[in-house]
Amino acid sequence: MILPIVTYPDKRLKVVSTPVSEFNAELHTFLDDMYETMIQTNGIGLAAIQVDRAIDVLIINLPNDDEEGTQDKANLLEIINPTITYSEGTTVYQEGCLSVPKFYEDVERFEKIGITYHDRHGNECSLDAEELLSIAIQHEIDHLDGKLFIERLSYGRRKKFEKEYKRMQKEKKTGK
Ligand code: QAP
Ligand code: CO
Repeated sequence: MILPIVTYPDKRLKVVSTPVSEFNAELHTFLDDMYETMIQTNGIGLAAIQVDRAIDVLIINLPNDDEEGTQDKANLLEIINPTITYSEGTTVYQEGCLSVPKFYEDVERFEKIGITYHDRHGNECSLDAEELLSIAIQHEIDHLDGKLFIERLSYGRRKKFEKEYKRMQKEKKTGK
């Protein structure tokens, strides 16, 4: 089932998510729905709060690096109750977000991170991430904390976002 995406400036995106304690069939169906929704909307990462569930769940499915933008379900990461255990260095990447459609801007993040988390069965897992995976995980963990990438922009880039956002609202109203 495709779920509706909550978009900025909806206040529900500011809610802090809470840990999952039951790794049951309902959770598995929800994870499957999140995946279907993310693929349908051309996303590479999605947090539960973006489909209006304030629970510590995120999924990531990075594109294959050979062809152009194809995704393999075999590479799907389902990350539940994540904790960052270490972080190292800094890196800048032009990010986007399904909840902030059509806006992309440079954000500074840790270069490498380590996390512990649960899989869909409640097994304890750990993962060392760098490059795009590290960025994607940090972006999605921010969602669990009620935070959007636009809140991490430099002052000038945030102003640029506000301006573009206002222009888009105006275009919507006047029928462009
Ligand atoms: C988060 O972002 C992310 O504006 C996932 O019109 C960001 O999937 C991971 C998307 C940066 C790694 C690096 C955005 C789709 C998808 C849009 C997404 C849009 C259509 C964003
Ligand atoms: Co996002």
